[in-house]
Amino acid sequence: MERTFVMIKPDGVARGLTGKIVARFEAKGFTLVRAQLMQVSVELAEKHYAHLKEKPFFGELVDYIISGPVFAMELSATNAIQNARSLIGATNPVNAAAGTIRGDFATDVASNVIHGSDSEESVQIELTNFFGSL
Ligand code: RTP
Repeated sequence: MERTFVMIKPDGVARGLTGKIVARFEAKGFTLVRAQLMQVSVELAEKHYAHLKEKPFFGELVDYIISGPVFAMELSATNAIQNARSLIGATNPVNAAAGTIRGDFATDVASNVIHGSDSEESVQIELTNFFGSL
C-alpha cells in the first residue's frame, strides 16, 4: 500500500463537494487514513506553492487557497499517488476527461477544486506541512 496527500480546495469545500469527492476515492478502493477541515495560513500557502513563486498568478493562487477552509486528506491504496492523479484529472479542467473530478466539477484552472501530490517526495513534504507529522 502507498499513501498520498489530497486536498479539496476552498471552492470544492464551499460548493459542498467534499462528500461526493471522498465517496469517489472510497469507491475506487482508497482508504481514508487522516482528514481535517482546516484554514491554510499565508505561510503554509507560500510553502505549498513555492515551486510557482515566479509565476504571474502566484499572488492570486495564495489568495485563493486561503480564501476558505480546505479538506486535507491522507489516503492509502495500491499506487495511491498515480491512482489519485488519474481520478483528479488534468490541471486545467479544459483538458480533464469527463469522469475525472476536475472534468466533472471544474471549468477554471485557477479554481480547480482539488490537489493531489505528484511524487513520493511531495507526499512526505505535504503530509508533514498539513498534518504536522508523517
Ligand atoms: P495540483 O498541485 O494542484 O494538483 O496541480 P498540478 O500539480 O496539476 O499543477 P501545478 O503546476 O503544481 O499548479 C498548482 C495549481 O496552480 C494553479 N494554477 N493556476 N492561473 C493559472 O494559469 C494557473 N496555473 C496553475 C492550479 O490551481 C493548479 O492546480
